Amino acid sequence: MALNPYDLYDVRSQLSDEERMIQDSVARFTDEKVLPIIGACFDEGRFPKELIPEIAGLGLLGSSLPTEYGCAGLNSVAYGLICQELERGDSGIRSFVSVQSSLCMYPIYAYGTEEQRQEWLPRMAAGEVIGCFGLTEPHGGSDPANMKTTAKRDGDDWVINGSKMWITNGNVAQIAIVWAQTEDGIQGFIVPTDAKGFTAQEIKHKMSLRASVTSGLFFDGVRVPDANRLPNVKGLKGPLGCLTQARYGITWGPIGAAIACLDEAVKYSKDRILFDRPIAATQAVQIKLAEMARRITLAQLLSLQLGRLKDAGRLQPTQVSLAKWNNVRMAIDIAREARDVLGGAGITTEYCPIRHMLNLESVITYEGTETVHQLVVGRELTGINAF
Ligand code: TGC
Ligand code: FAD
Repeated sequence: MALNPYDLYDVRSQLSDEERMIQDSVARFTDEKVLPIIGACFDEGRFPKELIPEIAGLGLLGSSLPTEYGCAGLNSVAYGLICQELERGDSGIRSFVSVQSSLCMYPIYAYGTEEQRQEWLPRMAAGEVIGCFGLTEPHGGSDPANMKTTAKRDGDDWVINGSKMWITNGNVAQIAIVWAQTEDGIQGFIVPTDAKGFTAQEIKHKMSLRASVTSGLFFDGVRVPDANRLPNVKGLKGPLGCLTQARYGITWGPIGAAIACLDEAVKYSKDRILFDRPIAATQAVQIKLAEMARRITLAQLLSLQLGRLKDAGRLQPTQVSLAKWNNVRMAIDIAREARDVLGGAGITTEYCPIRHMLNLESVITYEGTETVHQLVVGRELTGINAF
């Protein structure tokens, strides 16, 4: 029997029926709704907001959270497959779902009160309230401990001053999860984006994640009640705990981008006739394609095992760092190689590789740069902190 070229080790056979069904339904959404418009969205620098109701309708927002909050209550492998199929379309669509699910709904669920969960999670699962996550500041995102945004207690309120940079969904969000320095260490706040003193400014001239909104956030004496503070965590482990959730999903997403690029390269190389034969018949091109398939296969096995560890409650942040580093590096290398196989045609957004290649420049930077994740693994091996 012929092997599936995009799943050479039949990883799909390791999935449950439910996981397979979820993968198929998100794959259908990507094929029917994302792929027909995403090249144009990227060219125009437009996030396709019109897809939000269907993304919500498929249960993709906060999909791992319990059903009592209007969420789908899926396991971590299913969440990973969702990220993979969405990013086969575009990293920007996966980013939207990552931020809403792992960076906004997760902290409300994990660190919030029951009232906060009831107030926000069902509407966020339905896509009626969109969130953004403000951790990074303009002076350097890799070192969030050096946070300059402050929240000061004033009676029953908190007053927030400072700024955040590179914030996905900043200009489409109704609430921001904002991390700020307090007398008691770093704490998280739910900040409505219509609060007085809050401004979001969209970042223009991006050559990457063009189908996603990225913003600077500014806080000028923004006042929120104590009821908007996430009371169940203090310190950097609050935001870092959210990042572990999002980074886990990001290990899966780039597998989808890489599969899209391999698919494009295989098809193009079979059609492109040079020197009287398709370039797919040359050894050089076959080695390139085989190399792509090899690296995709390794990444698939890595993420599936990571997901099984997560579902068993045994996942460690260092394991997530290794997989984020490996899988994003795998995808960006494949996107560049696929672009090369397409020759001049590869530089246009008529074909997907250059779009994925440019998007992955953000993916390799956000949620911890490649260097940050390498140093996390190095620290695990040596016991020495090299940051
Ligand atoms: P350290 O000071 O040692 O630790 C502080 C506390 O946090 C705990 N911790 C973690 N908890 C959960 N998950 C993790 N990954 C954790 N890492 C550390 C740690 O146990 C400690 O707890 P406690 O109880 O002892 O207080 O911090 P560190 O030395 O481990 O951190 C250094 C470093 C460089 C790894 C960290 O600062 C870091 O990860 N920097 C990168 C920042 C980053 O990734 N920013 C991302 C911003 S959000 C974003 O990019 C969204 S893009 C979204 C999209 O569009 O998809
Ligand atoms: P810096 O931290 O200034 O790093 C600059 C360089 O220094 C990098 O190459 C880095 O690897 C290197 N470096 C850092 N430390 C060391 C070291 N110890 N040794 C050697 N080299 C080192 N943030 C949010 O909070 N919310 C979001 O929604 C969000 N969305 C984003 C969307 C996009 C499109 C992008 C591009 C970024 C987003 N970010 C978001 C920010 C992202 O997390 C940061 O860009 C990232 O953490 C890196 O921070 P920085 O850009 O300030 O780079």
